[in-house]
Amino acid sequence: MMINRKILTLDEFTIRQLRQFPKATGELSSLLRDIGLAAKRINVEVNKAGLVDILGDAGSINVQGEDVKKLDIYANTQFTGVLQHGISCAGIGSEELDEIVVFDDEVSNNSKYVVLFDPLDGSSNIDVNISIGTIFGVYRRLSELGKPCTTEDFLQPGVRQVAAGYVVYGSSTMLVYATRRGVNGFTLDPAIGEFCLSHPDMKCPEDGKIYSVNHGNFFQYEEGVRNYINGCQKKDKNNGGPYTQRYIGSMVADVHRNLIKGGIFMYPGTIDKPGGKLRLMYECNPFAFMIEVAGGKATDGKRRILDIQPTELHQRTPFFAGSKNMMEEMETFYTK
Ligand code: AHM
Repeated sequence: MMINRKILTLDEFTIRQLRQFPKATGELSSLLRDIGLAAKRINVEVNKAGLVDILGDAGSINVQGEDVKKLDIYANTQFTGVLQHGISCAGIGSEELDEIVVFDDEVSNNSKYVVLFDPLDGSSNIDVNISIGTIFGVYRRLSELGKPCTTEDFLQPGVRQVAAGYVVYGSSTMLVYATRRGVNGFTLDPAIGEFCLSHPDMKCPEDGKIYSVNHGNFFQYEEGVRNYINGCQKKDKNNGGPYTQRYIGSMVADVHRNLIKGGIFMYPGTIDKPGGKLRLMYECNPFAFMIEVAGGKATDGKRRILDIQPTELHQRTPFFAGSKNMMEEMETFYTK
């Protein structure tokens, strides 16, 4: 039988990357394997969400004041569980939990990473069969090895991420992750239950034709944003507009599409919520890291997202990210 050795699994790929660093301990590869395992388990439940009593609200409200869906809880438990049982993670911060979870056992206290994640982003779309996702960012801890990790390990600016990624549970399930060396995408082959390298060395096109924003909030946005959106709808000899508007309302799916096809994703602040809706630590930092490594840009409209020093775990920020030239065009509207 012919075996196609051109297809690398997630494990094979991370081990090959590791071999390029003789001093590497393998902890990051092990962490990514743990995340892949949690993603596969969540994928199984997402795929049968319409069939079993796992669909729908769990009846509680999360720390952001939003309804918690049952799958959110399941995904949170899976992620926390694999990271706690693994050998690479000293503690986690989750969008679903008020406080960080310090694992505080001998193995975990000697682990060098902490992970921040949104276990199931876009969960209001679960019951209508629209793509949802998981987002994660990995940081090297600052506290002393051998001791429990601390809040300080989590409140680091996004620029200090060692790796970041997302899983999109869509028409196929994909895990995409970035280190400083590049962004790579893996598609789940359900026949063998492995993530296989399908999108090597992903680059965000410098130009794009897609803008993604919640138009319902248009009159809530500040003037610069409104002017930019109006500009997107006009034919312009410089940008070749009008652009196409695409907004799923599921950040992982919206940014994934724009990363591949080129485009700009925006969740600006509004009159009622000047800080916007999206969470800096769980959603914006991981995507900002991936988009920058892929050649794009990510800001809060004025500042680079990755430079923001977080002051609290659940803080929100306006978010603009995508193709470099579209981002630069958008920025001119802010400075006008
Ligand atoms: P969630 O964590 O409750 O699912 O909210 C996050 C989602 C993002 O995936 C998406 O970009 C955004 O909320 C959509 O919000 P809106 O409906 O206000 O446009």
